[in-house]
Parts: sequence; C-alpha cells; structure tokens
Amino acid sequence: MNRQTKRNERDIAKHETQKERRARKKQRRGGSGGDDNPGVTGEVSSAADDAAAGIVISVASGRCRVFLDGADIDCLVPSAIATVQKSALAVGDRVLIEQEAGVARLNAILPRRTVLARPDPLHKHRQRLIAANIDVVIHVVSVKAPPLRPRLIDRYLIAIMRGGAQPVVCVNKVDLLDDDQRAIEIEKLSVYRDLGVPVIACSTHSGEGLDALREIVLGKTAALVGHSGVGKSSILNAINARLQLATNTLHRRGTGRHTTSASTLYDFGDGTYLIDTPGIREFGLWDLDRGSLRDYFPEFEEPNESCRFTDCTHVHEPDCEVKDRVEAGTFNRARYETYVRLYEDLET
Ligand SMILES: Nc1nc2c(ncn2[C@@H]2O[C@H](COP(=O)(O)OP(=O)(O)OP(=O)(O)O)[C@@H](O)[C@H]2O)c(=O)[nH]1
Ligand SMILES: [Mg+2]
Ligand SMILES: [Zn+2]
Repeated sequence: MNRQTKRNERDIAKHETQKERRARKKQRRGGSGGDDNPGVTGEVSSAADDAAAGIVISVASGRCRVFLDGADIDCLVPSAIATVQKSALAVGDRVLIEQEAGVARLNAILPRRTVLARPDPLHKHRQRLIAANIDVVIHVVSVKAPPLRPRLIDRYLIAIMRGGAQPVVCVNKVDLLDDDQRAIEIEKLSVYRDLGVPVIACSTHSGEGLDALREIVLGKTAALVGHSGVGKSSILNAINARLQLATNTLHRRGTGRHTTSASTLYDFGDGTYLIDTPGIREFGLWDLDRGSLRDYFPEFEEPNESCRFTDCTHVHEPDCEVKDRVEAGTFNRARYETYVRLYEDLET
C-alpha cells in the first residue's frame, strides 16, 4: 500500500461505501454480475450501509489485511469463513470489521458488485475467488517467453464477462518482436478488438502502451491476471514508479515458480486500485454449462439466424452457418475451435 494522506483515505472509504450501496441497489433490482457470498456468516443489516466498509487488500490463512480509515489492519477471519476461505473471501471484498482489545476480526462480507472466479482445482464443485468488486480485468499475455496462447484468452474472457467486469487484453513484451512478427501476433488478436474488447500492445521496457493502461484503470478497481512470467508485476511497477514489486529475473533457476505468490490490492491514488495476482497456468470455467456457452460468443448470433435449427449448437448439426463460415475462412477458426473444445468439456 502506498502512502497517502489520511484525508484522502477517508474520502476513499466513503467513496467505496457509496459504491457498495449502489451495488446493493443493483442486486435488489436483480442485476447480474456479483455473487451471493457463499460462506458469509451473519446478516448484513441496512445499518451496515452507513458503517465504513474496509477493503480487503490481501488474504492469508485465517487472516486478512483490511484497509480502513487510512489504516492497514490485520484481521482474524472467523472459522466458518476460514475453512472455505478461497471460496468465500477475496482481495477487493468490502468488509465490516470489529476491533476489541487490540484484536480485529472480520464481521461481514458485503455483497459483491463483480467477481472473478474459477473452479477450485482441489474441490471442483467450489469456486475459487480471484478478486472481487473489480471494474476491469486486464488479461496480460506476452508475445514471447511465454508465447501467446489465444485459447487462454477465450477462457479468461468468458470468466470475466460472467463475473460482470470489463475485459481488456494487454499484449506485453512487444519490444521482443520486429515489425513483421509484431504485425502477425497482433493480427491474431484482431478478433477480440472486433468483439469490442480493448487490446493494448505494451512493453515495460520501451514504455509503449503504459499511458493507455493508465487511462483504462483511472478511478477504477482493476485486476491484472494471466500466466506466470507475462509481466503483470512489471506492468504495475511501470505504471507507478513508487511501487517496487518483486518481478522474475530472466536468469533465475527453474521455470515453474511463480514470482507473485498471493493477490494484493494496491492503492494508486485518485480512486484507482490495482490488484496484482499470481500467474495461473490452467484456467477452468466456473459454473458454466453448454447451454450458456453460446452467450459468451456474441459473434455467433448473426450467423445463427441462417442455421437450419434456431437452437443450433454449431457443433454437430447439418446446415450450420457458423461451421460454413469457418470452412469458408470468413469466421475466426481459433475462436470456433475454442468453442467446440469447451462445449465438449462441459456438461449438458
Ligand atoms: N522483454 C520484456 N521483458 C519483460 C517485459 N515486462 C516484463 N518482462 C520480464 O518478464 C519477466 C517476468 O515478469 P514479472 O513481472 O515477474 O511477471 P508476472 O506476470 O508478474 O509473473 P508471476 O508473478 O510469476 O505471475 C521478468 O524478467 C521481466 O523483466 C517487457 O515489456 N519486455
Ligand atoms: Mg508477478
Ligand atoms: Zn449453427
């Protein structure tokens, strides 16, 4: 957490409570995006609206750090939450805490506006929260070391849209490519631009793209996610020179280790909060079935009108316009293949 004035911090706490209030109203109206905080004990009364909500800046076993009224408070997490902590509490959560005799305890987790989650690798029926109340999720990919993996982008996009945040793709390390290579790599991502997802070419070495990223996150809460080694922590350091996060060094032994080991929220001032997350190798999809998969491929909608069956899954039906366009080369084959692969993996 960077230093800033107490007054600023009080303003931010107020700002967050107002945001939370808006989220609650949205939830009452049946708005989508957030989840219902599984594992939270205790009722969140309307009095909670007026109490100052703290923001969870990091979570460790049985404890979490909460930013409240300008202080960074180490809190005990009640056992009902601690036992399912990765599914119940996330960085970015708005929480109410109780302080007594120098000990702070987490009392309630307020309803979430948005969430980014994936299935828990150890308990598939549970979600593992990555971040909560984020406006923007920046999926950082790199063009080299590690190479670009468009399929992973598709998975992240679905999870981000499902959780209610705005997706952004940041293509880092473009300094490692010459102009021709760069044109080829960026072209692979044009399909995302066509879907309205901002694609930012970036380099922490040359400084390219950093202003565009600063602009996107200004006044928002944003999480940087993606494979280990793509440069998430480096980007945070580059957009805020005061931050000095540990980043991987090229010559370190072994390749499997992650440099960032836990998600942390950083206050960049001006109402901007950025969350650094550890690299994730595999990104499964939480709570998705075949029927709703199509909703995350909006480019199927228009051709679907020409498919023989209105409820065409575009996988095995005859006279499928989507398949015809893929064969004709007028529809992005990589996206279609991701769709088919996910469709086959998912349950009906
Ligand atoms: N060439 C080049 N290297 C970069 C760039 N940005 C980061 N790197 C290097 O990439 C390596 C990994 O960077 P990190 O910032 O630690 O990556 P990370 O995504 O935070 O990784 P995890 O914390 O393990 O998830 C480091 O050696 C950085 O110096 C860039 O724009 N260009
Ligand atoms: Mg990192
Ligand atoms: Zn079809």
